[in-house]
Amino acid sequence: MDFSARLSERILVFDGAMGTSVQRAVPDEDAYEGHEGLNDWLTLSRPGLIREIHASFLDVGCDVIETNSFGAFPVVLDEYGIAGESRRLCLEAARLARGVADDFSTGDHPRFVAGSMGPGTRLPSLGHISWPDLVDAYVPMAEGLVEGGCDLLLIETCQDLLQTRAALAAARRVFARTGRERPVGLQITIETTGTMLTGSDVNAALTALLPLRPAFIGMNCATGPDAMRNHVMSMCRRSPVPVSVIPNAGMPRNVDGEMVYDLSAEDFASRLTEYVDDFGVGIVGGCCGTVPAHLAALVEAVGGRAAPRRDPSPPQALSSLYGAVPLDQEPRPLLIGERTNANGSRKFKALQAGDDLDGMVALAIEQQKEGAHVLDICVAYVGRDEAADMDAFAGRLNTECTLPVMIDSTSPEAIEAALRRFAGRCIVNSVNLEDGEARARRILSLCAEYGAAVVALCIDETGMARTPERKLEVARRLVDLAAEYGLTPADMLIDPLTFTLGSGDPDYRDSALRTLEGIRLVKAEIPGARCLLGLSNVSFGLKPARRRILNSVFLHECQQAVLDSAIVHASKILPMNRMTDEQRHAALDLVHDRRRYDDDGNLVVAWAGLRPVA
Ligand code: THG
Repeated sequence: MDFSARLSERILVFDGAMGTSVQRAVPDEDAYEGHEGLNDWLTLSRPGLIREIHASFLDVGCDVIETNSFGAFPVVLDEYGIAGESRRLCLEAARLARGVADDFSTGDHPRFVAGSMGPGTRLPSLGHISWPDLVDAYVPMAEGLVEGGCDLLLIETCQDLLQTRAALAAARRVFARTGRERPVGLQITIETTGTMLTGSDVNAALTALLPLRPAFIGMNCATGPDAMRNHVMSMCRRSPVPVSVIPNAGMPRNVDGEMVYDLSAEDFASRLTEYVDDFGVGIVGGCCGTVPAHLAALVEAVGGRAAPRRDPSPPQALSSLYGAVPLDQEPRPLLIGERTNANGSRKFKALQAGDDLDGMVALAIEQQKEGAHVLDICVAYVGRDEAADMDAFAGRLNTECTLPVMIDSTSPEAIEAALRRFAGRCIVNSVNLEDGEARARRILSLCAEYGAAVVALCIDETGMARTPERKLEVARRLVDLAAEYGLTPADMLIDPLTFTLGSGDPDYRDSALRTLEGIRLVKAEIPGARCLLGLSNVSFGLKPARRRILNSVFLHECQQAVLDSAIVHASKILPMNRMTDEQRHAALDLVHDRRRYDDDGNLVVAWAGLRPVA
């Protein structure tokens, strides 16, 4: 029986601590063979000790043991001058655990091996290591663990969502190369502060990680079970995949330079049992300080039980490194700041031209203060390297701004550069079918790989869709195309397109009306899909004061059509009662393509020169 099948049927009990069990055994000085403190080395030098630790947990009935490989990858091994040993250490750790698990496995009680992948010592969000270097570092680890016979991989004690995603990317690269796919669990570590080390709260983590489709999600280390209570509850409410909880044996206390864990086996087991009963946790186990007695009590309490049932509501959100922002805002729409755009703001463009990253970040933060929920970022600038500019800007924004971002680019290279920098869940703006499917496919596959949402523009080979029916037709094609990459309508914002009413072109006089109808039609016909508009496009060509009026009135009309999201200059939006009736009516006439006549039958041209005389 394979791990995933067993997980869908039963609560599974993972093993207890490897690290503190090794310390407790006090290996002799020679055991480390010069790699002082590197427990992963003991797989080679003291395999008997590691085997005994594995057996001690299987003896008390644990379902899963974790390989002794937590730090066995180049990021950590480099500090010992043995970066090249990663694959061998992981291969041997997996083989050793496999052997012990097979010795204990029976038809009634299969035992599994989880390949342990720790966070290492360099975090990408903090600029310690680049995405490609971190992925490359995890590759030999995943290779060794898979080849050595692990049933699953466990990316655990995660401290940075970017690091988590990089480890998963490496694992998936190895699965693709070897044709040996394994389930992967993701476990974050929530510090006593209530967030991950790099500042992510549980919602931010769930929003970023669930779209990556792990086999299960959970948390381990840092604290005892008590401090995890609220986080466990949030995870169980939201996660469609099983939730794992693997705490320490209580909050660690430092006593004369040594970590002491006080929670008794009974208290440890009863707390976790409560989480199983109350919240529907599906995997339990022990981290630092847990010994076989803790696990024996846990197996006694929940071992072999049927998998719990839950009725989760997964997050429909974007996130930054720090927090999640729901796609459905109350009131609508989700406001996406338009000014961090080289094509949309002269100020931003000048800052970019001067390589003034501080200024660019300041403009981002200014928009946050103006009320934006998300930032549209675009650094496409003729004559500059867009991917390089995106890399630099995104690296700064990731930690310096608490809002999620919309990556506004047509370049797959620039989009990927951004996705490698943002720890949270981004939205990619955009895909379309202007030159067929090839580019759209490439961008959709990036969205799926990095767990991003995506904007779909209603443009196909024949151009921008003008009628509501054509908008729907193109939207449907893009929804179907995205489905091939595992993306659902809930992962998409459909942009029915806004044309300017300010050109005076008679062909476009009804375009705002068509856009409003398009929003209604798309939302009615594609269940779960949301709509987005680049609001300010509607007023291109008009004077600033009128743009402000028209943008605000059009936004108000869009809200009646239940628009979900708009790219806007948030501080320039006026409430309806902050303009004159004359202004409002003039704008409404434009939006609704209405002609008004005075008592003498003359056409009222409120904004002179704008309307062609009919
Ligand atoms: N749909 C999607 N994405 C988009 C658009 C869209 N991205 C770009 C654009 N349209 C939305 N963003 C802007 C940003 C700025 C302006 C208009 C749309 C704008 N800027 C002033 C101008 O050009 O006159 C800037 C003035 C200044 O320099 O500050 O109007 O439709 N998916």
